[in-house]
Amino acid sequence: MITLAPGLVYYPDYLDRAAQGLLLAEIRAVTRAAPLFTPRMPRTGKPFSVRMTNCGPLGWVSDRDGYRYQPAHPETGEPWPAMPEQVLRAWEELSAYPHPPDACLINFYEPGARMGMHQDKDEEAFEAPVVSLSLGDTALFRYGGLDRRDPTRSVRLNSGDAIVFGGPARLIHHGIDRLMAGSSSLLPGGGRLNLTLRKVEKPL
Ligand code: MD3
Ligand code: FE
Repeated sequence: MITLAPGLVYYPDYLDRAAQGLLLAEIRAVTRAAPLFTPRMPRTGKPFSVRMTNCGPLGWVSDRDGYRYQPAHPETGEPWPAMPEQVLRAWEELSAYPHPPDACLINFYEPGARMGMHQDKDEEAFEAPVVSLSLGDTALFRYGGLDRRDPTRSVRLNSGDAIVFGGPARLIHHGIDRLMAGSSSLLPGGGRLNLTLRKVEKPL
């Protein structure tokens, strides 16, 4: 593990190739039950270039009405599928947090997709970290500080890498600038999957 900043810990090659294949199979099962959807910007309705789905009790969605967590898929109306075993295991190993996650957002980047700089602040439990797992093509990940104007650094997130944002890093600005096409053979059509494991609600 490598500490990149206070609260920001990077685990290169956290999952070996076999574990990546097993996690990919679990995510495919999730996307069969809860198909990827195209989120839209609040107010404008402009589509994201990233498609998304979720597993676990709550899922993050974005549409003209705003950003929020909700218990059902926005298109099928079905509850989100359960979190796969490997996802829960990664949270137990990496989060150092005493409660299970209640949301796992799955982002799918096709070649050319990106995610603008933002903060994750739709959760109630900022004392819990966010754990990210990357699969497929390498992404150029950028992070800054608590102020939007703070200087930024970039890290390449490769297939199998994990990164944890807790404590003073929980509310930093971050985004995905671009993918490195052809950098991984895990996804047959190319592209990248990112899972973010979160505790959304305050624990009892
Ligand atoms: C820093 N996802 O879903 S993962 C997101 O690769 C998101 O799909 C990116 O940003 C992706 O919100 C980046 C790394 C990450 C995830 C959550 C964070 C960085 C974070 C939460 C707080 C601070
Ligand atoms: Fe984010």
